Amino acid sequence: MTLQSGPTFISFPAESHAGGSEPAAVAAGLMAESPWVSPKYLYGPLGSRLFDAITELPEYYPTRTEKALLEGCRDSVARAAGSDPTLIDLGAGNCEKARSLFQSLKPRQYVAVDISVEFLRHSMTPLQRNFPHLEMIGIGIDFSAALRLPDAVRRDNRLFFYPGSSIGNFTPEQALAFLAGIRAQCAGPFGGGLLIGVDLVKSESILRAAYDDALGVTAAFNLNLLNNLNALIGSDFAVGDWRHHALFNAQASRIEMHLEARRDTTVHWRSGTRAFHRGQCIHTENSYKYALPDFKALLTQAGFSRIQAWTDENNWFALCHAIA
Ligand code: AVJ
Repeated sequence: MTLQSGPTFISFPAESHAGGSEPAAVAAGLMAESPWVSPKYLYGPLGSRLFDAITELPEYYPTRTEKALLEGCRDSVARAAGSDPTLIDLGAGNCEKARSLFQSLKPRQYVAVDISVEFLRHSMTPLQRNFPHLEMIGIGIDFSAALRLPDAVRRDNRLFFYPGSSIGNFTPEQALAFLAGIRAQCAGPFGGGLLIGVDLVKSESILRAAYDDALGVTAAFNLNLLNNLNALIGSDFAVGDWRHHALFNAQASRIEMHLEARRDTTVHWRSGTRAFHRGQCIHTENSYKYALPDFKALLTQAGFSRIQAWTDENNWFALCHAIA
């Protein structure tokens, strides 16, 4: 076994996948008849910390439920995944969930993918010290736009790991395309599979509390998006003029997060301006909730087979493993 000197980091330029400049895309969303901003702008040095705090909230059940499920299923997953897998962690962040799989899975290579390569540097450098023989690559890319992996990523027996129910940020149509894209990256002679976490439909009161907690951490997380926009497009959003609003859209089976104007206000940025009237909303995130049979059907439609699912006793969250 070779001793690794440290993780390798690869970063893709933002323009290569956004299909134009990011500020222009954000401004277009703000100017739309129903204004919206991509949930990726919730994250950043402060936003990522606020999200970490959300995962500790009593109301936010997904993270701790998934963690317990991971502990319970990792040996079965290791058996299903086979030997020497290439573990590809999508949205790795602090890499903690993947780390909990290392012992049973014994990956040949660990590939952490995240929108922020800086965040990966922080989490992977100490991780490499703890696992000195595991080859690690950190890739900074917005994989929601296009999942392109560099040649340094092994082809053999890829296990894509997509925890946290981030699949819920996509519409079901987008989710299907995304899952089919993952399958295309691991199907064929090399074999492979997917381990994915998904949040399930449940009572509206539990869902709403998870996205509108008593401490107001989720409100801060949502409102902080305005700080991120101010930095990105040079806008003058006054955070105090807006309020967090979360609702469950039962028809679409999704939580929606919005920022609602507390008063009439006009916002200016480098390339434009817009007046918002009191009560008007900017849509900042969708978080789709699935019935387990529907999610399994989506995996099947994307080309996956031999689906195994683990759920908690309340049926609030599911982890699914499937073969490409
Ligand atoms: C990271 C997308 C899975 O939808 O639950 C948490 C983000 N938004 N609270 C989710 C989030 C508000 C989270 N995901």
